[in-house]
Amino acid sequence: MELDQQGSWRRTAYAGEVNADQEGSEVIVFGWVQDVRDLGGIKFFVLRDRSGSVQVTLPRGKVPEEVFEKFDKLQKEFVVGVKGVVRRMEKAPRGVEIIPNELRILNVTKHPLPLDPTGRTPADIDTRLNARILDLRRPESNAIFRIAHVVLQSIRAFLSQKGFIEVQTPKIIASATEGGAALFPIAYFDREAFLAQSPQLYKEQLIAAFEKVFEIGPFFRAEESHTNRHINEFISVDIEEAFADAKDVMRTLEELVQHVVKEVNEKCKAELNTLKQEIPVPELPLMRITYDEALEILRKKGVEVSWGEDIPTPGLRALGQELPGFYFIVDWPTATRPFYIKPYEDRPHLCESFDLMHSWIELASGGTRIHQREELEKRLVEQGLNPASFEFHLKVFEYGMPPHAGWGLGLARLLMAITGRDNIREVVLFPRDRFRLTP
Ligand code: AMO
Repeated sequence: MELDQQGSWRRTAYAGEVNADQEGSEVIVFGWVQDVRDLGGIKFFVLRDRSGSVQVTLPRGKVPEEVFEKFDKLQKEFVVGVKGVVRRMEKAPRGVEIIPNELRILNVTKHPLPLDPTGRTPADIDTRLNARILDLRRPESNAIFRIAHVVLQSIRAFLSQKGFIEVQTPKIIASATEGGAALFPIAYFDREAFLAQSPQLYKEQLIAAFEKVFEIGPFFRAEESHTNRHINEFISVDIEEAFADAKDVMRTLEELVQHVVKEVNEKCKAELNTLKQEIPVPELPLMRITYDEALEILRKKGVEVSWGEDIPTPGLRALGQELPGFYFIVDWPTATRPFYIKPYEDRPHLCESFDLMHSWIELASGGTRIHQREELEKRLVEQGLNPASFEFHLKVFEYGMPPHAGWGLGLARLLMAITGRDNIREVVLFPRDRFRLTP
């Protein structure tokens, strides 16, 4: 089919914003054909753009013949431009329609399409992810990523206002930070290197120069487990702060979460509505339970976790039944945590660490760090790691390393909580998991 050019046409109105008060005015709208209806005497189509949709109606005798001819070629998701006049029309959605004087077909689609972007024909998550761009035209999927945008903006604003500066750490690294098993090796010229699992070592080093830093960036973990809350590439929001301990950065974290939820409630009413989701602003301080208390709650519910183990998924689920909102689990056994977390001086089997939870899902973890080289070396050896591979990092601890603390927050996990989705793939544009490398 011969296509039209956009040429000098520029949008003068968004489809979702065209309203009956504009009756009689001429507008240019661009977008996608959502629906085409030919009821004999009357033909119309629904044009959708990023703002919503509007009906374009072709009453016979009132629109030029070329427009009629072009209408007959329209199929779903064609890209079109319309120049026309706004008319009040009770029977049309939102009480308004556009009567076109000119219709430009800017691109066509290949049918059958793998997915119905109106969402009227439900599709499973794999079909949706395979045709992600069509899926992102669905109101629900679209709403999630508009919320994600507001979440990111409000995180940046909050942390900047608190005096943190945004940094970027390398994603190609020489040694593990969170344990060796989940590393992705890559060929780095004639050497082996790895994709970063977290900015941990670099963010700690950077506070010895900047004191307060944050990073929002992609990190990579070769976790084999195929679950609804793990992906192999995820965005982590990390902070690190000098002259602070776990308690200080927990306050920053809960205030951040409260701020983000407030902003989303204020700025994303329509999106939350589309998702049929309500997310109450959490009251501070959030509840803090110790690891021991968590095990006690579980024991009462008939779930046994032996002391010193990470809480397994069924345990987390049981905990989530008791604690449906945001809360912290603090004081974890030292053995369950990475080498850089500081054990308590008076009870070294426990460490100054925490997880931020939402129901049964872990959103963030963090803690006070070890800031003395010898102690850090000792912990590396205890965890079966080789201090020699960390020399570049350990050296920095000889340059004047202040006491410090920080956390890492999984952006997608936070989005799951805010948007009420139970599969992480819903809130990641192009998720990477064990089986998915495209699109
Ligand atoms: P941790 O390993 O707990 O801590 O990771 C921090 C947070 O990152 C998110 N996350 C993931 N999200 C999706 N898929 C994954 N595979 C995945 N792995 C982690 C989670 C998790 O809570 N360096 C420490 C943080 C710190 O102490 O500052 C760390 O990486 O939401």
